[in-house]
Amino acid sequence: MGRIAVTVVATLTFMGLGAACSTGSRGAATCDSPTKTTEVDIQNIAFTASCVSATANDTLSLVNKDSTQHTYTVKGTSINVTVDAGQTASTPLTGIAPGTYSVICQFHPQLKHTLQIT
Ligand SMILES: [Cu+2]
Repeated sequence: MGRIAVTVVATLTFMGLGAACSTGSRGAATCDSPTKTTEVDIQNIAFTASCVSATANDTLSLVNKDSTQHTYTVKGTSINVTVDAGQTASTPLTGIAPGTYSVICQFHPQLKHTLQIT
């Protein structure tokens, strides 16, 4: 019946942690190594990958693996796609200028990622 007292001394140090993201011209985080893909999964209120690289000739597949509705809303563009729970939607990137864009879900502000158009 012994108890082990664990004392955790949390010492936060930020030294040595390089900045993983910087801010691009459109206010979106840029990524050092974006994932080149045309499929974006949404699961557990998170986008995979966190940074996607695609071209304006691509069509993104948006796979919602959650049991709630999400949107794929690319700030600064007309892309605003609703993806129902458990469904897949697609959106062409036609006409999107090369750049770095911030993507959010209108219903879940914490659900966001970065889209790079090359
Ligand atoms: Cu959502």
